[in-house]
Amino acid sequence: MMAGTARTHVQVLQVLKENMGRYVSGISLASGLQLSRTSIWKHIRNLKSLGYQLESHPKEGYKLVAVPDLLIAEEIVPSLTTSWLGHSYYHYAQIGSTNDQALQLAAQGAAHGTVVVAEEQTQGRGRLQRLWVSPAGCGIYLSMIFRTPLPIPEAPQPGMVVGLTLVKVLQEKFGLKASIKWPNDVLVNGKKLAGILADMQSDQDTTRFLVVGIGINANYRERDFAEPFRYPATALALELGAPVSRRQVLLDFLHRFETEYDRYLKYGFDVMLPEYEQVSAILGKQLKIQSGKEELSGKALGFTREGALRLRESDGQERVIWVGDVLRVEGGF
Ligand code: BT5
Repeated sequence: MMAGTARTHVQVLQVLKENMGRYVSGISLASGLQLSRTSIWKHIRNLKSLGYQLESHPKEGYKLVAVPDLLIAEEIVPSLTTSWLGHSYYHYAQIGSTNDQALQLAAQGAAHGTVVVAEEQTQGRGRLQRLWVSPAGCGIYLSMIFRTPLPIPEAPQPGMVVGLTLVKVLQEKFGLKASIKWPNDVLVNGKKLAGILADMQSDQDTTRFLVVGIGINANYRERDFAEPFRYPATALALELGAPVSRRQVLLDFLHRFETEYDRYLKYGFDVMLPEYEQVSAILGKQLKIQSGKEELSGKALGFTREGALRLRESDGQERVIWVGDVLRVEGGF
């Protein structure tokens, strides 16, 4: 949330950024923003503690030298051109899980389009209480709150729109060939770059609110994936050979997501299903699936508009699978 002090914080930062690499005197900052010199000094101290590299000179004033790649409100909110997404913005240096926090905020009445972001998660969650490895500053750990009432069977759709959005951002902004492994893993070169987790609260047969979380592996190094994962993992920095600006990735994602979500609301998921199928990593392939305790094999025929997988089993029967994990794909992803 952009409270009063956060707003003046942004204003101080704005002036320093406009004069990046040049000294701005404390007096001109104070008089320009109608703040006391003590208050300017406090803002400077605060910015330094956040990681902004600032030089102070007793006569010359303050000089901004470097901006950290943080997802703090000061760096994100002023650059948002969205109409409903991210204007209610919560940032945490460290948190258990952004999905858990967003669920709590939603229960307390947080608005549609609220965004929750953390630099680090200590209890990042995957599906089925699996762990999402979330070291500080490496990924984008993001959860969004939606208050669109949906019939329960359609609740997976926003999560699919999230996956589709990331694929488009990866293709268009980075030239990466990305795909989706049902239900919602975003893959690049056959390796998992992002995972999506949806949680909801419902009233009888309609959703009251939905929290969709996404973990995007941005600047992970190989050693951050030391754990034995279910699938090989990758990150933007590893695919591109250089670190990326997490701030820019988050902004690109949020802008594109709002457009896609508005399109979803206007035309329904039916217009997006062919797009989802087009970027599917499994469509038409022979698969092995784990669904609950059952292991199934068959060919992926397509997906239902609710996001379930249509599988043709070896006996020729078509089966619709609502929840599951792809264990293997013939010929790889
Ligand atoms: C997912 O679950 O892929 C959903 C991940 C959602 C994470 C986001 S981060 C922001 C928000 N807040 C949260 O607490 N969660 C969401 P699933 O399909 O169950 O995959 C989990 C499995 O992926 C784990 O069991 C590991 O094998 C593997 N894994 C864990 N961390 C990973 C990482 N950073 N990159 C790639 N694979 C990972």
